[in-house]
Amino acid sequence: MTCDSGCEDLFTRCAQNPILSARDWPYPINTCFNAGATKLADGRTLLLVRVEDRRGISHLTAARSTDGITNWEIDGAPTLGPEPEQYPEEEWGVEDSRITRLDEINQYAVTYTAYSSAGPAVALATTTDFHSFERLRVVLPPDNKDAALFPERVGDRWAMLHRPMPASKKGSGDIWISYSPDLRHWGDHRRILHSRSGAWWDAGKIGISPPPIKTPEGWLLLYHGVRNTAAGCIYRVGAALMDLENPERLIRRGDEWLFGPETDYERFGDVGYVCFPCGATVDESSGMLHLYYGAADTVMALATARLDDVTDFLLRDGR
Ligand code: M1P
Repeated sequence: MTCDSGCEDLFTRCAQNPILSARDWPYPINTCFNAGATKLADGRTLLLVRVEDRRGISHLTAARSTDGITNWEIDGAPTLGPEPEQYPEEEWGVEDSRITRLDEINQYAVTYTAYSSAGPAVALATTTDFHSFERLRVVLPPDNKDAALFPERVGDRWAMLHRPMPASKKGSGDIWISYSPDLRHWGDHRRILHSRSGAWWDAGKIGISPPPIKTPEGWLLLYHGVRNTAAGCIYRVGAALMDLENPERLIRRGDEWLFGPETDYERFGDVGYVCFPCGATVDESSGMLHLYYGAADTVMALATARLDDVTDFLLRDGR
């Protein structure tokens, strides 16, 4: 099957899209989008949804569902909200979480953007239940965002992907990796994936989407790439495979995007032409990848693909 642009259409949009919107919320909000995702021990899917309130400030609210599509039970108040008196780095809100299950310490790591007059920074919190959180606060200073942990150590250290925004790069940005012995102190920073240039779909900034997914062929990185056009930005999703032992080593990167704004709910909203995944789950029995994405910075949507098809595509067509 091929999509309009001629690329192979690996992902199928969920028929119930958008799966969550402001009208589903138990309290008044503007928009809900860019959720981190994980499977809980009881089999339910949890989304930690970015909710923008009617001031423009974002917080994170948990939504839980048995099938990961319908009947979401949404917390009645912010689950992880900004607390600027105690944490001034959250003055303008908390945004765009990624959730990584860390089996070794029996915790979930939640990376998110802490936004303030100092700029967007990478913050990290841990939780066992998504009710209470231990904030490790800012682990990488501004301007930096789009951070996600690997689910296991690389060698003897934790590893995290992130996207610094150097002023000299003028609106573009690359994916970096950093390492930590204890989740608090991060170093050995290296750039591992560049934005492309010129006419490419990912010639603007790129940033990791869900946390890296372990496959037999390597770490699957799904990332968002931005194209700056005269009419504004287009956010699409592409993929790369990194070496399992050394995730700094690129095995393959796809030339074509895998997924981009096509439907009305992706093209029209507070920020149109944006598909922005922050979470994914994998159904081990079926091999299906469930990619949760914010659409047009307004609603939550879901697309699915066979995980094998994505890695096959990269091995066949990637460079
Ligand atoms: O509006 C599109 C996206 O813009 C920012 O993403 P990034 O800095 O990675 O380009 C974020 O504000 C994101 O939340 C938003 O969806």
